[in-house]
Amino acid sequence: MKLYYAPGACSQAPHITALEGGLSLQLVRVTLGKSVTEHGENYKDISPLGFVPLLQLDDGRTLGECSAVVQYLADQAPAAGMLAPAGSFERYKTQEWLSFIATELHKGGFSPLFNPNLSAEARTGTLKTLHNRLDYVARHLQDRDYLVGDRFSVADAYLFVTLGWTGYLKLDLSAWPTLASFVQRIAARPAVQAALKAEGLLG
Ligand SMILES: N[C@@H](CCC(=O)N[C@@H](CS)C(=O)NCC(=O)O)C(=O)O
Repeated sequence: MKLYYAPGACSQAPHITALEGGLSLQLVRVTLGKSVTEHGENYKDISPLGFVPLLQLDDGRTLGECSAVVQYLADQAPAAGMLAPAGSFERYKTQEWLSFIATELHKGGFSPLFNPNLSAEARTGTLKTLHNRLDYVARHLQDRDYLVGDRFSVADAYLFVTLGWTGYLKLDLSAWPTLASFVQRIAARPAVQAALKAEGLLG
């Protein structure tokens, strides 16, 4: 399998998932601004919208959308327990969090803040919304280590990656000690360290 990724982007969630599951993955780095892969391919020929992540199976089929990709990978490594069995309520809870992270945090909260042309007024509104959503996640994690149940899931991988963007955006995560300690806890996992290293994000 190949994973098209960009360092520190949401594609890090499937990268972590694959490493947690012991799956073998070939990484292909994409320069997002130029939409070109490390092999010089025009990335839009591979992924028409130019988004990472994109997973390419050995038979050539592709799967996009972060939430779908992490679920597919977790199902390839069931022993790692990153996604409860199909039909279980716990699986729907994990999907609830994946959807919340993808829409409310990633696209609705963080993405606009990466836009250098965002007006000051829009930035203030987006930050207010993001703070409310982070408050909600922090309250949920107040008395638990993971988003769902008592073990690491694909939702934790995705949340970890999005919270990491506070560093790029110079937002102070220490305002949410629960979230700051979540990030530390997840960052300490060997598979997460390996993913950060492979993406060139560790010193
Ligand atoms: N709906 C997509 C969005 C993925 C996405 O926004 N990826 C970002 C990186 S985190 C990207 O590829 N941005 C490049 C661009 O917007 O051109 C998903 O959930 O996978």
